[in-house]
Amino acid sequence: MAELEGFEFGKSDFVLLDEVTMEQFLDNLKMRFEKGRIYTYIGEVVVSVNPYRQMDIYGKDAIDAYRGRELYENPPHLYAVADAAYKAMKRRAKDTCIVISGESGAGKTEASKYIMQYIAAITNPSQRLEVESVKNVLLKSNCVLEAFGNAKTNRNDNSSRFGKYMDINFNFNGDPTGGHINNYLLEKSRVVQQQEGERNFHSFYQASSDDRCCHKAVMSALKVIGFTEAEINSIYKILSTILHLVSYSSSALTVGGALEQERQIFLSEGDAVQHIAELTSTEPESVNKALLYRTVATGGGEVIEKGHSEQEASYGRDAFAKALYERLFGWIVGRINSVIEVKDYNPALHGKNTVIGVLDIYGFEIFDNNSFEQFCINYCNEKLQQLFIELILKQEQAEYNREGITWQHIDYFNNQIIVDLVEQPHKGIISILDDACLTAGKVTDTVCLDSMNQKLGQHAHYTSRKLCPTDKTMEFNRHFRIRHYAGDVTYSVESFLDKNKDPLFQDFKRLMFNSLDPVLTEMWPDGKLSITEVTKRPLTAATLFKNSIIALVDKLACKEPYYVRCVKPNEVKSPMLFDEARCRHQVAYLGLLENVRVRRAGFAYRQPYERFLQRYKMTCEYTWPNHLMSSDREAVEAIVVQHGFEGDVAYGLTKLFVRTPRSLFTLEQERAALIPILVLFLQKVWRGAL
Ligand code: AOV
Ligand code: MG
Repeated sequence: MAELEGFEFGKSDFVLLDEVTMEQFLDNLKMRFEKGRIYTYIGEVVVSVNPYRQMDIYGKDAIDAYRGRELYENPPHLYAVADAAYKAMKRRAKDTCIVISGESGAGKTEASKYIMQYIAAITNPSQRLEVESVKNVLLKSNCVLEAFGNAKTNRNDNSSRFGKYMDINFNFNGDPTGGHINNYLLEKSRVVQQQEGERNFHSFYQASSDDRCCHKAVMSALKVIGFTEAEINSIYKILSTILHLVSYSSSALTVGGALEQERQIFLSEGDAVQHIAELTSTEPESVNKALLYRTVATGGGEVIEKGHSEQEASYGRDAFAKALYERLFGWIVGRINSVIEVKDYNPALHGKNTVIGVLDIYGFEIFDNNSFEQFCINYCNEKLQQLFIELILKQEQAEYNREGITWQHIDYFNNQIIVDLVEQPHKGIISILDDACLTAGKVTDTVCLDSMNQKLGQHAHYTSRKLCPTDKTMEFNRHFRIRHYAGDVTYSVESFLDKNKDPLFQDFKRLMFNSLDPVLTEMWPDGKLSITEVTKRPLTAATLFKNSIIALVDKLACKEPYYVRCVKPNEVKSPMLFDEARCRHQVAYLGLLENVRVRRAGFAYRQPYERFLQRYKMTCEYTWPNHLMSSDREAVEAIVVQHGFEGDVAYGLTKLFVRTPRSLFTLEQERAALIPILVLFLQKVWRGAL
């Protein structure tokens, strides 16, 4: 529990609410937000409200105030949680992780940056060079990944369009020795198409003249990380290639008319092809060929070249542009990983290597038009919510068991049913999509929707217009809706199959593999295969994503978790407005009330005997300044008895559990009243007046 700041800022820990009701929760959250207190605890969970303004609560002085302190010693802060995760990792050699969740624009990415900065600031006090360089790369990687993986959306000007999980490795001294970044499903469709009011990835504007200042920062970060001049050159050439491809989507290839004529236009106009060839160190003829033909193996094993229809050509080009960007991004992440990867670590020599993981992933989103990408992003948020439920319940239960205290069950809304709706083998949406993708012949999005309607019609969290003909907010043959834990989302099934299958003609892969630019060759190793060697059907995008998210959840589940739950106060990015309805909705779906209830299930507060004694011994004549009892536990009992709240506590093996916050208030108030008297007393002692 946080140190009591006094009630003028509201309650610093929601477990201290008089009653756990939505009204009280919101009142407290609002009051704190309005008074500039953006962080509040639920036990060890931080609830954060996006302030939408620069706050004077970060930086060196604040870091010093939180370094090595206990949670309750300072006002709630991300730093305190970062410190708790770090301490647990260092003291108990435990792998820990910090999971940051909340909807799009709630402040996850900013929080993850403050946490990283804190960890960087408190480690390596002896300033060893190799540790400093690891820290530097870890910090700089943020700038690069944001430039290439973030974009302006209608919900957030700097929205993460990929999921990021970063492991930081520590040696026995608690200094960072390296790290590893996992990235999840980049929203590559943005490269060729954006919703109205949105932008492409930041990197494209930085390469042009729109964003020179960010461009400088990214360049400098790339250099610090260790990208060579040649590599940086290749990166920007790939960006230009994509721009050429995309801008030609509406001219050369879609001029209309006979295909032969188009090919001629493309060849004679030549500009795009010429530029692309130059930028990718390939031959213009090969570029042209890859854009307009595909190589196919016939049943008899014969290899022929087949001209694209107009539609196929423009489809192929878009897929190529998207794949170029996706591979570029993956390559950048891989390159950063190769620099920060822990090398030559010998546990016998250096002690156990421990890890803190930081997860910052795209938040739950609802747009006017929701497609395959939103489906994946929202599924991922379902999984994380499920993990939160499991871990928070599990942790509490384990703690009570360990301490020998009876546990009282609290009901949660369990979203496992929605997770199953999406991922269950043979029955779930992903499985139905995959079946449709694997079926030979023309299965359209609409046919796939029919199949979903048939198989999922009975599911409480699934509906579509066909199943609910009166619901005019959905269209026939186009929409389905999932009742997510965080709200209803209507998805347009259009291009679901395509995005799931995610095909790319082998010709593009071969073109890139054969480039004279070694960076491109490295990015496209599968271009080595000839058409007759490509036989295996690759896994679909949704299945790949599902597998990676399941692996992520497994990774998180075996670490000691710390949680930051971010709340977005309003839809208009205002630092003043606390939109009660929006906040109420988030508090509800994040399960924050239940979190408080679980935390208070029986006992709102627990503290190791030793620490409890340190803090409150001045309030009891038998324990001040030192006790003569045989154990700290007995001394704590003396304090409890003196204040008359024996009925309000339980004694665990190592900790005291306090049932209602009121007892603690009494102690805190008494302590606060005693401190000035004690200070006076001590001053007199020092001056020799006593
Ligand atoms: P997100 O990561 O949760 O959204 P961000 O961390 O990008 O959200 O926050 C959105 C914007 O809110 C930032 O660009 C800042 O302008 C502002 N903001 C957030 N936290 C703070 C803070 N602590 N202090 C000052 N301003 C803040 V998404 O990636 O869209 O799910 O996908
Ligand atoms: Mg983000």
